[in-house]
Amino acid sequence: MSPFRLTRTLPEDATDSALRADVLQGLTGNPRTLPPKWFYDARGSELFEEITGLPEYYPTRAEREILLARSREIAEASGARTLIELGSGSSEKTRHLLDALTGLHTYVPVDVSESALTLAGRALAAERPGLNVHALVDDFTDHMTLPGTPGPRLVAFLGGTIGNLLPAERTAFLASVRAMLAPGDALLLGTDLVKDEKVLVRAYDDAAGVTAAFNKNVLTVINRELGADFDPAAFDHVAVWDAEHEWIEMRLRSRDRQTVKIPALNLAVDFGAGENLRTEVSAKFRKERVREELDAAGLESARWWTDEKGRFALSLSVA
Ligand code: AVJ
Repeated sequence: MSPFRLTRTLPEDATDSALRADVLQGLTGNPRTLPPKWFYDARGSELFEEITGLPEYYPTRAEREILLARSREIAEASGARTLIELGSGSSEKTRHLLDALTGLHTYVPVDVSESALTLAGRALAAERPGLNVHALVDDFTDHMTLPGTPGPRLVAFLGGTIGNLLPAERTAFLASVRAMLAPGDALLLGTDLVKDEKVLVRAYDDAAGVTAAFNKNVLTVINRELGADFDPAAFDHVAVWDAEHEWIEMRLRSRDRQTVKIPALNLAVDFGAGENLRTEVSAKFRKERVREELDAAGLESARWWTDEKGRFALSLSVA
C-alpha cells in the first residue's frame, strides 16, 4: 500500500457559490447558457460513463486506442517522474500511461469531485506499491497550486475536455498550464478532430437517449442545489454542428412558453416557445489549429498521434 494523500485547494463552499454565480450569469444573459461543468453530479458522472460506452460515442474508444498503442513512446519522450492529470475522473484510461511510466514517483490526479478522487486514488495507491498518489481537489480552469514533486513533469489533459472551453478560455487555460511547467516538462493533450457532420451529431444525440438524459440532468442539479422548478420534460435535447466555429453545441430547447423559478437566486426566468439554452460547446480540432494554439502559449509541439481512423488525436508538447 503506497501513500495516498488528498489536498483540497478548493474551499468547501466554492462549488456552491460558483454554481450560483454561473447560473445567475448564464440564465440572465442572451442567449441563455450554462457551463458544462455542472453536468457532473453523481448521476451526471454515471450518465457520462454510460455515454463513453455508446456505439455512437467514439472519442473515448479512439483515445484509449492511442494510449494503448503509444503509452511507451509517450513515457520515453517525457521521462516523467510526476504525472499530473487534469480532470482525472475515474483515472481509467490513465492506467496505460501509469504502466508505461516506469520511473514515475508521484501521480497527481486533479478533479473537482472529491468522491471520484478518493475512490480512484485509493485503488491506485493500493495496486501500485512505491507510487505516491497525491490527489488535488481543485478547479483546473482557475489558477492551480501544485504540490512540490520531482520533475520532469507530465501534465495530461485527456478526453477532449479542452473542447468545452471557448476560444478565449482555451488561450487562458493553455497559458496557465504553461506557467506550471519548467523547461523539460510536457503537456499531453487529447483533442477530438473535425470530421463528417453526421458522425459528430450522432455522437451527441445517440439513439438510446443517454446524451439527452445527461443534458437534462443539469436541470435536476439546479433544482436540487438552488431549489429551482425546472421540468426536464418541458425541454428537448438538441445537438447541432456549428460549422463556423467548428464545434458541437448542445442545447435544451423549451417546448412551450414557460417561467422557471430559482428561489436561491430570487430569480424567475422566462423561456419563449422554442427558445434555446446552450449547455455545452465541444470544439473539434485540426492539427494546424492545435499546433498554433500550443505555440501561442509557448508550448512547442513535439509529437502527434491519432487513432487508426483519424478521429481523435493526442499531442505531446514541451515547455
Ligand atoms: C467529457 C467534455 C469530453 O465533449 O465529448 C459527452 C462531454 N457531452 N457527450 C464531450 C460530453 C456530451 C465530453 N467531454
